[in-house]
Amino acid sequence: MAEKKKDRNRTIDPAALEVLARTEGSGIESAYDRYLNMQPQCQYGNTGICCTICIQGPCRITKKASKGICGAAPYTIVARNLLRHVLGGTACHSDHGFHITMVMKEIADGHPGDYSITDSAKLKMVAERFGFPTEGRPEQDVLKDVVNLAMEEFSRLDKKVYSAWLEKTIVPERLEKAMECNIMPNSIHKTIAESMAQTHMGMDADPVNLVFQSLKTALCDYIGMHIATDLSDILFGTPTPVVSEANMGVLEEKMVNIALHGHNPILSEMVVKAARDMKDEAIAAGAEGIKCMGICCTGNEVLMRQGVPVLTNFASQELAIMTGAVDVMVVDVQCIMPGIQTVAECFHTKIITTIPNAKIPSSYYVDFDETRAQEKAREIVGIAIDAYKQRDASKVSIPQVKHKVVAGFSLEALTDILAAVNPDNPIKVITDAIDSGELAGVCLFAGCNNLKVIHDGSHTAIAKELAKNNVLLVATGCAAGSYAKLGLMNGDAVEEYAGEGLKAFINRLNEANKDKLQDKLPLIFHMGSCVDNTRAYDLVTALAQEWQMDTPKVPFVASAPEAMSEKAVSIGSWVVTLGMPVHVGVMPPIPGSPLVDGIALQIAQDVYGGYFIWEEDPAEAAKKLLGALQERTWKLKVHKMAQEQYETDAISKTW
Ligand code: BF8
Ligand code: SF4
Repeated sequence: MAEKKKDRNRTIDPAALEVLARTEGSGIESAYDRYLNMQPQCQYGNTGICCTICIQGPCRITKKASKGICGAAPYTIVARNLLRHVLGGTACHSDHGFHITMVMKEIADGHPGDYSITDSAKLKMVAERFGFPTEGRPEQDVLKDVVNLAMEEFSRLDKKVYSAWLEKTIVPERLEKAMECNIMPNSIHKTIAESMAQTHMGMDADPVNLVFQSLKTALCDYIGMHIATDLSDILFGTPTPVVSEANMGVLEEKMVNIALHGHNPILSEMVVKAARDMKDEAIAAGAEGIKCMGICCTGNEVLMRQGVPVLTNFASQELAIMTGAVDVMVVDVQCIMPGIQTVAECFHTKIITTIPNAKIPSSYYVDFDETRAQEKAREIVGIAIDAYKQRDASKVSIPQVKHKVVAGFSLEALTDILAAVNPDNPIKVITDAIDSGELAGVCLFAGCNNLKVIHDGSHTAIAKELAKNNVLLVATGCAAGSYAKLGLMNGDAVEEYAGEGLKAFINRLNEANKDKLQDKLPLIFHMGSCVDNTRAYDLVTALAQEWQMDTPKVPFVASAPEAMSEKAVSIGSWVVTLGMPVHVGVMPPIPGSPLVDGIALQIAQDVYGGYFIWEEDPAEAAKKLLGALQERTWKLKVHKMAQEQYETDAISKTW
C-alpha cells in the first residue's frame, strides 16, 4: 500500500491515465497530485479520534491523553463525528429534494415558468401512495396535495406525527422496527436541528444514543432522497431505457462542449434544452453544433432521462478540463472540486457556478433563477459558444476512449422489462430466479471515487467477480459512472463477464423484450444518481413483499467500493437500518472506538439485520459480499422448506 501511494497514476481508467501521462510535469495540478502531497495523512483523523467540536480542541486521543479536555472519551468523539458526517449527507440530499419541491410548488400554485409536469402517471402513483384522490381531479390539485405533503416532510414539528414518505415506502416490519427503536423521524429539518444540538460540546456523550440518532438522521436522508427522485420523475419523466456513450472520447473537437456537473436536474435539464435550441448560434460561431455531457450525478440524471453522454466521474473531473476541449463546465451543487477553477485557468474553459450556496472564487456566476430558467440556461450556453471561439487548438487532446452505455433503468422501467416474461407478477421473475439458484442475489453498487484506493479499480474488480458468480447488478452515482466509462453497461459485457445463470437470466429478458428494446440489456443496470438509491431500495421492498418477509431476509447487498462523501455515510447508514449488509471499500473514521466499530459491524445486525463490512481489498470484498448473499439465500431456502413441510403461512419474522 505504501508503494502504491507514491504513484500519481491512481486510476485504471485509460482516458484518465492518458491525461495524467500527458500533463506529468506540466505544473497543472489535479487531485491525483494533491493526494500525494497530502501523504502521510493524519492517523488521528483517519481513525476518528480527533475532536474539533469546540475551540478548546483539537483534542486527539493518545496514550498520554486518553480523553478530550472536556473529558469526552474516544467513543463519544467517534460517535459524535459519525453523526456529524451523517448530518452533512442528509442536509445535502434533503436540500436537493427541497429545491425540487419548491419548483413543484410554483407549478402547483400556477406559476410554472419554463417547467411543467412531464409524467402524469408518476404523479398519480405518488398521490395514490398517500391516499390522495386522483380520479376526475385537475392535475394541478393533485400536485398541490403531493407538494404540501412534501413540504410537511421537511417542516413538521408535531412529535406525534411521523414521516409519511418513509412509512408508505417500506415494509410494515421495518416501520415497526424504527418505532420500536425510537428512530422514526417526524420531519427532516426538525431531525437535523435535533442532531446538530445533540453534537454540540457538552451535549450527548452516550455513544449508543449518538449512533441511534445517526440512524434516525440517516432515515431523513432516505426521505429527502425519495422526495427528490419522485418529484424529479414527475417533473422531467421517469427514466426508460436509453442508449448513449461514456468516457472522455465523447468530447468532440468540432462541437461546443458543455460539461454538466453537480446533482440537481432542475438546472441541467434546462441547459440540455437550451443547447438543443441554440445549435444555429453555435454554427454561426464556427462549430458544428453543441454537445452536452455529464459529470457526477447531474450527469446521471440527464443520461437517464435524455441520453446525454457521460464525460467522467468524480475523481477525474479536473482531468476532463485538461483535454483542452471543454468550453464550459457548469455546476450546481455537491461534489464539485474547487480545484476545477485553477485547472480551467490554464485553458480557455469557463467554470460557471449557479447556486447561491455553492460558489467558487474567480468562477463565472450565473444566478440560476428558476422563474427565468430558460433565459438563464441560454445565458450559460451563450457563454459556452463564446468560449469555443477562444479555444486553443494546440492545447486540445481528447483521449479516444468511449464505450456504449445502455442506461435508464428506473424501477418502473425494470418492472416493464420483467413484465414481458411475467405480465401478472413481474417481480416474481427475479424472486423465481433467486429461488431456483439461477441468480445468487442482487447487489447495488453505489458511491463515489476516493483516491485512497485506485480510481475505478475497486468498483470494477468487485463487480466482475460478482457477475461471474451470477449476482444481478444494479448501480447508481459514481459507481455507475465507473461502469459506464469502462464498458460494463452494455450487452457485450454480459457475454464477457456474466456467469451462466446471470447470462441466461439477462438473455431471457432480452428475448422477451426484443421488439421493444433499442439495444441488448447491460451487465450492470444503471438506476440513476445517488438520490436514486431509493429506486434500488424500492426494489428491495418489492422483493420483500413478493416473498412476504422483512427485508433482512432478502438476498440483497450493497457496496460502496470507493466511498468518499458524507452523503455516502448517510446512505450507507439508512441502507443498514433498513436491513441490508453494506460493504464499504475505504475505511471510515470509526476504528478509534472499538465500541462504535462493533456496533457498526455486529450489533447493527442483531438489531436491524443490516450491518457494515469494511474491506479495502476488492477480492476479499467480493468474497464477503457473496458470503452475505449465500447466507441469505440459504436461510430463505430453509424457511421455505419449513413453510411447505409444516404448512405455516408467512416466513418467520426473525432473521
Ligand atoms: O451524489 S457518488 S462523488 S457525485 S457523493 Fe458525489 Fe459520491 Fe459521486 Fe453523486 Ni454521490
Ligand atoms: Fe476537546 Fe471536548 Fe472540545 Fe471536543 S468538545 S474539542 S473533546 S474539549
